[in-house]
Amino acid sequence: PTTPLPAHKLTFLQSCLSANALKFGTFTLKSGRTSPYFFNAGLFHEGHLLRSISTAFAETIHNSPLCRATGEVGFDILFGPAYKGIPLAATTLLKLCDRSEARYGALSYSFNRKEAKDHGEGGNIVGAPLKNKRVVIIDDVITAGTAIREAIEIIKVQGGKLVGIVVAFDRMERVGDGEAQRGSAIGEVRRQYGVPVLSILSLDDVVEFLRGLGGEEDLRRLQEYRERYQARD
Ligand code: OMP
Repeated sequence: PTTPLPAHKLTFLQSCLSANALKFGTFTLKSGRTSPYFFNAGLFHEGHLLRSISTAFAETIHNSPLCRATGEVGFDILFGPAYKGIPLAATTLLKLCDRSEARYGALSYSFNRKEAKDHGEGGNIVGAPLKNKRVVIIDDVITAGTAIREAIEIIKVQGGKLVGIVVAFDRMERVGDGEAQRGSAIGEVRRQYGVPVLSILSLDDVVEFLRGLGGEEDLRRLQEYRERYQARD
């Protein structure tokens, strides 16, 4: 039996397809895995697409344990790792603020420079300093978790406290191919740091959606891939 996707997931998935940000075919990943699909958040560059992805992020954060029903917000800074995280952090914070200035108006965003700057204002962080602040990482995709771990390290070095992670797409893959590496990238981070890891969409959502459409060939390849790299969590 198929469960229909919630409205905000469905709207975002339709934007992904219209932007060609979610593609089916044969792709080589950073981890070396050969994948039947690829999610490219860099393609959300038109105004309406940027609105779509930032709205979906804001919705995901607003409805998460990071924002309690009492109005209390559990973080100070949205940190978008360079480069793809930068527009995501800025536009999502703006969306949150549009939603409730009282709640979100005093939060900040920041991002890292890829190259250290040794003149002018100096430093590796642009935007709010992370020291002693509660930080949420916002990024495009988690596959094996390498990119997210790099961002976590930056926060640690800067003296910030990691309180959550939100990504556009969770590929739900195991960390490595060995028997000891059956856990998912997200599950490992969750266990290791004890923070919520949220996503707008996951591989399961896409499989569910294709099932509803009756997209036979893509669905079969996605299911095979999921079977192979599925994490135990
Ligand atoms: P990990 O560092 O293995 O978690 O992979 C995440 C990164 O891989 C992302 O930040 C992207 O640079 C890239 N990627 C995508 O953008 N989309 C995908 O669907 C898959 C990958 C990937 O190479 O795994």
